[in-house]
Amino acid sequence: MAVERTLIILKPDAVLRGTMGEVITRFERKGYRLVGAKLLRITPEIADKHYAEHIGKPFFGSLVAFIGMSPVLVAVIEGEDAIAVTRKLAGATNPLKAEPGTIRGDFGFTKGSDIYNTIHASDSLESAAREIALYFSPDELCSYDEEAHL
Ligand code: D4T
Repeated sequence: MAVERTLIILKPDAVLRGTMGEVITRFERKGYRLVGAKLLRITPEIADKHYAEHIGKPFFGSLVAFIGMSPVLVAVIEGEDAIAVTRKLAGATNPLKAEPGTIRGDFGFTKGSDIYNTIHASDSLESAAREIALYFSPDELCSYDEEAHL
């Protein structure tokens, strides 16, 4: 398995309810490294780029309002097979369908048709590369010395 980098976003529900640390801990326990992290607010302009594939869908307006309602934590996770494993740890998009034990199964919730699903995770090598470049310049990502890994 290759060492990969993937982008996660801890969404406003994680920030506002104070569950960011618990979510990050799950990645650390799994042996993944955080190689970049920052707080920022996803403006409608950034949301249009990040969620370009969803522009025009019925839920797009509420998605943009939700993702911009507070700052979010964007982070880059590094490790073996990180893209697929991060998606697995995140669980199904709909928190009511996500398995207990997954991040969305344990922390996510819905209000009517609005989805508060705690985390975004890149879904492919291509989207990981595109999304990491959307939020980070190369000098904001840290490489760890291999020998320093425990
Ligand atoms: P993200 O992109 O946030 O990691 O979610 P997923 O990759 O799991 O799911 P997605 O791209 O299909 O959806 C993006 C985002 O839109 C919200 N959403 C989605 C919604 O509010 N209603 C819906 O019907 C769908 C499909 C939730 C996640």
